[in-house]
This record gives sequence, C-alpha cells and structure tokens, in this order.
Amino acid sequence: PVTRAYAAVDLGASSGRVVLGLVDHEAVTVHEVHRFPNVPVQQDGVLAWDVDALFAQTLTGLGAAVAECGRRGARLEGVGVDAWGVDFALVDDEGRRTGPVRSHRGVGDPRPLVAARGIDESEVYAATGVPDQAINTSVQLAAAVAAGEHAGDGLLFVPDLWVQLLTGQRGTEPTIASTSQLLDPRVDRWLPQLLEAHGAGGIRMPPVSELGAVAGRTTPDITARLGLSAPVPVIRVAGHDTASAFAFARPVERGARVEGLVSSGTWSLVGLPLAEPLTIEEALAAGFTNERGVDGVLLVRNLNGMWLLQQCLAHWAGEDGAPVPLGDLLAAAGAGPGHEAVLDVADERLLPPGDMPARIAVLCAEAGRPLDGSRADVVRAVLDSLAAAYADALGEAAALAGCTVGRVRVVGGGARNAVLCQLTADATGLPVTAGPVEASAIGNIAVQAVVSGARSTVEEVYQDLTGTGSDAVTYRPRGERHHDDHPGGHPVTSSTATTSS
Ligand code: ADP
Ligand code: LRH
Repeated sequence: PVTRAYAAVDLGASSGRVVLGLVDHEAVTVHEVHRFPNVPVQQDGVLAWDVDALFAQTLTGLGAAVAECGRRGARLEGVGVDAWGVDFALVDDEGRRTGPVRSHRGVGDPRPLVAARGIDESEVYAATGVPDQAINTSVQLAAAVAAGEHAGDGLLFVPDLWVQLLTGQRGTEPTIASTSQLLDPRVDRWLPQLLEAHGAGGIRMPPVSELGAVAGRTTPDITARLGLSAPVPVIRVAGHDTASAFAFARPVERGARVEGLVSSGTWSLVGLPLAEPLTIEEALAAGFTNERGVDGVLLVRNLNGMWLLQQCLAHWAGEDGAPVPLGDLLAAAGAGPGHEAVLDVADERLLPPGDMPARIAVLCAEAGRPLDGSRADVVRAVLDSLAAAYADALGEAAALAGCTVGRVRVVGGGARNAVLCQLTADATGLPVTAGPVEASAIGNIAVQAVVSGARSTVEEVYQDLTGTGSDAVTYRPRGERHHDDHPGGHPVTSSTATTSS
C-alpha cells in the first residue's frame, strides 16, 4: 500500500517550518523539509509580519514536501496550517489584503480601548473565556477601526489567510478564532455585541468550520507551482499553534492526578486541558485564558517565554557585531547559583522588541535582586523566573480545576533548553518530560491523519510516532522538593513522546 503523507505548515512567532508526516500501517514519521526565520518588520509605519516573504517560504517548503513524497513513493493527501494567535489580516471582497498584518508586539496601551468598550472585563470573560490582554484581537481590531482602516473588510487570522492563499476559500475554525476575545468558545460562535462594542460591527468575521473540515483544494496556480499532478485538500487543522502543540492532551477530571502542560516557544503557555471553559472570578483574577483545544479548552496563562532570551541575544549580537551562541550562555547561566523567582515574566513592559537586558535589569532591581552585570546573570534571572512562573501557573490551574499535577510536559523549542527544564523540575518538585520539540507540526499532522482516516484517533497517531523532533527527555527534580518515586539522576531518554504515565 502507498504511504500516506500530510504536510504541516507551522508558523511560529520566531520561525516557520514545513514538516512532512508519513503514515503507513505501522508508523507515523515526521520529517522537517524546510525552515525559515520569522522577524516582524516595519511596514507603513507599523510593526507587521512580512506575509509575502513568509508565504513565499511556505511554497518553497511545500514544494520540498512534494519532492520528498516523490522520492519516497508517498501520496500527499493533505496540507494543514497552524500559526501564532491573535493577529489578523483585513481583506476586501476579492480576498486582497487592505493593509499590513500587524504584530501583537507593536500594540499600544489597550486601556483606553478597553474603557471605550463599555462592558466589564468579568462580563467579557464569562462570554469569551479570555481576559483583557494587550495582545487580544478585540483591542487590536478596535485600534485598526479607530485608525480608519477599512471598517467593511473581512477578517482572517494568520492560518486562515494562508488557507485562503492556498485554496481561495474564506473561513476559520474554533481554535484560532478563540484567541480573539470575540468568540463564545462553548458554541464556537462570534459575539456580535462584542464586535459592536469595539466599533467593529461592520467587520465581516469568517464562518467558523468544525475542526478538521476540508477548507478546499489547492487552486490551479498553487497546484502547478508546487509541481502537484492534482489539487490537494487543505484541512482546517487546529490553526492555533498552541492548540496543535497540545493536540495529545485530553481534558482533566476533578480529583485526578494529571500532567501539567507547558508550550515553550516565543511565548510560554502554561496550564491544563479542561472539558469546558472555566470563567469564574477566581480564574479571571489569576489571569488564565480559556482557548479552544483539539478537545475541549486550554486553561492557560500567556507568559513572555523564549522571547526574553531571543531579544537578549539580538541585543548582545548588536553590541558584539556577531551572533551570540545561546548554548554558551545557557552553560554559563546553568553553572551559577540558583535563585527564587526574580521578575514577573508576564510584565507588559517585556512585550515590545527592544533593549531586553536593560529592561530585565530594571525589573530585577525593582524586585530587590540587582544583577551582577554579567550576561550569564541576566539569562539566569530569566530562567529562574520562567521556571517559577511555570510552577506557579500549574499550581494555580490545578487549584482552579480541582486536580493535582503529578508530572509536567514541556513541548516546543524551549524543550531543548535543558537548564530551564531542570529548573522547572526543581521548582515544581515534579518530573518534567521535555518534547516533542516540533509539537505544533505533529498536532497539525495528527488531525489530518485522523480526518483522512489513516488513524482512528489522535492517541493512535502519538502511539505510532517516531522521527525528528518527536523525542522526549525526562528531568527529575533535585533537592528536597520532589514528590516523585524516582528522585535524582540524569535525564532519561525515551524513544517517543507519549501521554501515558
Ligand atoms: P516559535 O514556534 O514561537 O517560533 P519555537 O517553538 O521554535 O518558537 O522555539 C524557539 C526557541 O526555542 C528559541 O528561541 C530558543 O530559546 C529555544 N531553542 C531552540 N533550540 C534550542 C537549543 N538547542 N537549546 C536551547 N534552546 C533552544
Ligand atoms: C504562541 C501563541 C500564543 C499566543 C501568542 C500570540 O505561539 O499562539 O498562544 O496566542 O502566540
């Protein structure tokens, strides 16, 4: 029988990649065929994503996936796109973009827009599951409309824009739509009264398909450019990269001992999968967002994650006139003495690009732990603070959900940061399993494999998974705080990432 193949386009806020998933009756293997950097640029005076360049890179990657299928005698049966949340394009009736796709890193002060909405945060939270955050689509859209941007246009989130460029079809699916603070995640419907309150009543919101629906087939132009002999279906996978990254997770039950989730990329998303949104006042006060997952919702905190290190490296590379290797800094930082949490990694002053070492120094001084001036100390302060923030978010999510966290799963590029994974094990007192690194691409492929009938459940895909980026390593807590049966020791490598205990 012919091997079935699925291409995942995974657009992260710091890099994009195209990953090919090959599925035969025994195994699911994943192969990265193309990777490219993603850096926001100034367009028309705003911080924006370079959509044209990113889409050109996507086509290069999909072309490489088609060629790889040819070499392996596999048949490409689907393409899926996932991307970072909240940001959007405005498009006219012909589907053409009418302005830049702004980056959430360039947003201004959201408070006047939130005040102008005239609806209390608790009411909006009860309806959408999303607290007031500077990056929300709702306030970004209010700002765009207030600036006179095409109030009659259609809105597409980033993965939806890609689907439209590939198929000509306009639409969305629940996971990316739920990052907006404009959707009711219980029924996956837009909330017209909230759009009105943001001055965006004239914006045409995309129809929300079911997860896994076929959006359409590649257009004749795309089919030819990719060297395909026939059009390929484009699937509405979990378009939010965080939902794809946690595709393996099933909702937790009250009273259970469960796996806590950390998606560690440019952002860190930390929490638990739930069957239903939890919109009680305590969840709002604790700063949790409820965004749709592949199954149920994800009760997570949005924390500035590897962004802090990315921006430090960029700043130091500017000072040195040469790239600064992350591995060397992590080795130096890992050697130093440990600390408690230093700074609040969710602080909104850390959101925009800029001189991150200086901002971190200010926050550390405010917290009463001045830095020693070395780069290693900056990195260590970030890692200590991230590990403590992960532990805190998992503890609070568990308290809200009425369960106990018994182990931690870290996925995404940050799973390769051994120092941070070890500090997370120490801070939580729990074993931390790190991987898969390419979790979003794998979740994207998993949904395609299930809807096309190559596997019956998402669990089966993960059971059969091998290949680059699918490995996992376990870290044991050091010191007094571990609650584990197997204390101490070095990381244990397991061949695949599974969700079994
Ligand atoms: P995104 O999807 O948001 O673009 P990724 O999941 O690709 O982000 O994660 C990128 C981050 O992963 C990098 O900024 C870096 O901090 C971390 N990372 C990647 N490779 C390594 C490595 N070898 N060691 C430590 N950290 C790494
Ligand atoms: C992570 C992420 C996160 C937020 C942010 C904007 O990549 O999707 O869940 O939505 O980007």
